[in-house]
Amino acid sequence: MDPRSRETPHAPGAPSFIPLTFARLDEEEMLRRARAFRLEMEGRRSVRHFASDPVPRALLEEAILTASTAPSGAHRQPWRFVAVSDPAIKRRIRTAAEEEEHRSYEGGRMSAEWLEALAPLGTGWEKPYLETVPWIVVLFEEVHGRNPDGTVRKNYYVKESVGIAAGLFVTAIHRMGLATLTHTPSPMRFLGEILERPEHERPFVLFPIGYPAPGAEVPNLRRKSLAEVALWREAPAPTSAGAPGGAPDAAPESRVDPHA
Ligand code: IYR
Repeated sequence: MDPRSRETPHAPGAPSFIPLTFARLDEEEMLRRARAFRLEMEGRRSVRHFASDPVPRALLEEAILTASTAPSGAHRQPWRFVAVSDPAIKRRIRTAAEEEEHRSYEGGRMSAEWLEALAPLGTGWEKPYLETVPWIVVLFEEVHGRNPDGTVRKNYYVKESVGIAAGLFVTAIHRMGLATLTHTPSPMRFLGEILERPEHERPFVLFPIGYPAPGAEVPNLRRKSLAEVALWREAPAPTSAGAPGGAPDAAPESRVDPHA
């Protein structure tokens, strides 16, 4: 970077830098935190049976702000969260979602292969939880923004950015002791109409949010092991002689991850 640009931080578009706040931890502490967080996330499940107990709006505000820390293309933060607790709007969303889902499940819009893939999840066109839950949050992607003069302001990597924000939102909801589901009643166009969003905001995913119903059940699923999802290409292990570099065919057992 041109060091002179640091001297004009207030010129439009010029970079403005501040020192990074970052504290290194010792490796033991890092591993302890990483494991504790992983175990916490292992307990996250997509929930489809909710209690109607109310949830304070302040909790949703925290989750939305956490989601909004997601990295995004050119830092455009191309997301909009619409949080609904109004029962009349929830009812309209349920009615419209079930209409679409009925066409998908019963009207031949989903292939036999797709229905077979979903069978273990026990899903169907009926979505009563859309009325039971205290909150529905609809996440919209902003296909583009608007400049103050009304002209189009481009966004970049919108799907990637909004996908990461959705992941952080799900994580925040789980971490605070609530349950949710990533629900995509397809096609989702009706959500923009019911929630009166402009054309350049497209529904990305819908999250019913609340406490699980007493006795709620979830499908008995297994998550992939580390070996199934990760590959490693590390430097060869040093030889017993301690020579740097090591043999190219060093014993693979020495690199097998104990958690695989
Ligand atoms: N949107 C439908 C169908 C559905 C699709 C997938 I892929 C899932 O993982 C789960 C459901 C529904 O919500 O039922």
